[in-house]
Amino acid sequence: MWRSTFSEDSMKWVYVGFMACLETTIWLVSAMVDCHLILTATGSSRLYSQDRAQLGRQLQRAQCRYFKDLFFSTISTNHILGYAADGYARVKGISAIVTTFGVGELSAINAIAGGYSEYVPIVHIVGTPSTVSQRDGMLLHHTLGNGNFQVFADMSRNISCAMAMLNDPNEAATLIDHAIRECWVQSRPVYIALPTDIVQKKVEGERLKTKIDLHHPPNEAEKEDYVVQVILKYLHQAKNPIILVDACAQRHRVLDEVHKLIEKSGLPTFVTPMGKGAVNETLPTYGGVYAGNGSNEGVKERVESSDLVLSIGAIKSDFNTAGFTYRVSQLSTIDFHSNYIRVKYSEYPGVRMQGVLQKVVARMEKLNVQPGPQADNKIAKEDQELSKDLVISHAWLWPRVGQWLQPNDIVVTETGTANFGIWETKFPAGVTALSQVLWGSIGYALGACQGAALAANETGNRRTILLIGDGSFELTAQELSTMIRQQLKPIM
Ligand SMILES: Cc1ncc(C[n+]2csc(CCOP(=O)(O)OP(=O)(O)O)c2C)c(N)n1
Repeated sequence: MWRSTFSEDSMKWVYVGFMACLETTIWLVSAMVDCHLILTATGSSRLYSQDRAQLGRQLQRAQCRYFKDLFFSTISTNHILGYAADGYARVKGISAIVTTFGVGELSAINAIAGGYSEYVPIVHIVGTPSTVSQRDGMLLHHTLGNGNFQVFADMSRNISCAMAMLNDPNEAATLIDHAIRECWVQSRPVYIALPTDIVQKKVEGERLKTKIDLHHPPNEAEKEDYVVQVILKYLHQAKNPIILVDACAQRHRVLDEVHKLIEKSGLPTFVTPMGKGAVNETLPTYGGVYAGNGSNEGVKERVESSDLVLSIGAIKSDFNTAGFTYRVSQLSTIDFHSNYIRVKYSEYPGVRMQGVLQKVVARMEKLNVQPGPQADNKIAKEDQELSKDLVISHAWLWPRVGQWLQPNDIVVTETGTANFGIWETKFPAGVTALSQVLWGSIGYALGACQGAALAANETGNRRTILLIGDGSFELTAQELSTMIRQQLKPIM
């Protein structure tokens, strides 16, 4: 049996919604090496138990060392599978789901689109009809009845950073490796279509000796040095620079570099709503959330009066900027991105921020540092009085949440009130925050909470906390039953 290797230990679980594609599971369990949890959609329990035994035998035969750790469970719907995979990936780094051709994959498509928009790496494997049925245009269930078997893949094409149509066993292994690599490096979903007749095929195993390379090629040295030099020129000249951290700093995995920059520079540091949780908020230079007119107290003034904003991984969407009320001139901004750097109005395409940040930190001299506001969870006296009166005000609630949170908690907030309220909560160290500020599909947070809680079980004793409105809760409430069965104990 062909087995690909995956060099990150983060990809551990496969969510399976289509048990007719049992072998898909094996491919994926194999492909991801560390995979040890498989979730199925409810209703497939009979198949599930038969397949489970078969899967076990095959894994034993393949001497899969993860067999002993392999767990099975069910999840209620395909779209919650997608949300759960999103939540899991945001905590652990990457995740995968397996769905049924047409009916299953379309249910998951909202969640996958969310992953695309918010840069979440999810491998979406779809069990499709056999290549023969597709070639002959047979009138099969789960089709539109018009012989078009590509239509669902086409729907996923624009929300996937790579497509792997495994119609030919000779190229299947290469396509799988390529898709998984793209998923990781671009930090976005990929789509893998696996026809039933291909599932059984054997492919070359030699490649298993080589791990998939998940690294980006380094920036061109001369170009990178030049950009670093330009950045340092402005940074050393600046009178009151600040650092602003946004979502892509997390998604493109530069938080180590960002923290080194914060600590060495001593600059006041702020996050955007989508960047919440990216930075250690207990650092003395952490000042709070900048979101234009929706900023924490004192933050808008400090950020907007800065003569140089080091903006890292920005996604300047409507909610992330409180309705485009950012008032930071491009003339006083240096943007760091995963595939380009923009210094004021000069753009440097093809230069990735990771290498640039490393060199900026290494070569940076003493900077002009003007202190900024300090974030806290203090509740104003008048708000404390109000809440004694049986009215829980937002001004009281969100700092109070911050007082109650513990280090390393995972905090999931839903579109609606919670996503805005959390701006007023200062986190303890190590908190991971999950939200869908850009995509904003309500019901997401409950599914993501499930995936996050499953991931939390793997990563030590972390609490998972969900803050969600009742309207959103109703969309995915059925998933509570799965969480109870899985003995997950998120706090909601
Ligand atoms: C799938 C989806 N349908 C509709 C919307 C539009 N929408 C945004 S917020 C919201 C209401 C949410 O209600 P609730 O969870 O009670 O919000 P809260 O009280 O927390 O503000 C709706 C319908 C959406 N974002 N996503």
